[in-house]
Amino acid sequence: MKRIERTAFALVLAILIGVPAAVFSYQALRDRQPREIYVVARTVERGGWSPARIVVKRGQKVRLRILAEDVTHGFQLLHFGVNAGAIKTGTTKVVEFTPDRVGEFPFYCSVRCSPLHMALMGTLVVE
Ligand SMILES: [Cu+2]
Repeated sequence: MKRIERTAFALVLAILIGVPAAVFSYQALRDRQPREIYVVARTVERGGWSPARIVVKRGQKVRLRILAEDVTHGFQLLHFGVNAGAIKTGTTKVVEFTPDRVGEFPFYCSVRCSPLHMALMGTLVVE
């Protein structure tokens, strides 16, 4: 092989291996960062969870910052062993978990917050 051919071959090889490796390591790094989501809890009469539907990716760590805006609320996501306990009015609690299953999972308020407390539900969607 001529020198210029060898150089061109080495360059093509570097691009073919280097670009996918860089993309892969970027994605791996990004997936290790927790996905941070702000969630506001209000009684059903005042609008309920916001957002009421949370979409995340399987295997990516999730960090929820849950604000109990109007009265004391709770947050329970039983399928992933998450229970924030009581979140006092105006305060935020942080919970973390890594969803390992794809599907739709309900989350609830665990503190009797209003006459419609039992209806205070949301859905975690794991893709
Ligand atoms: Cu409640």
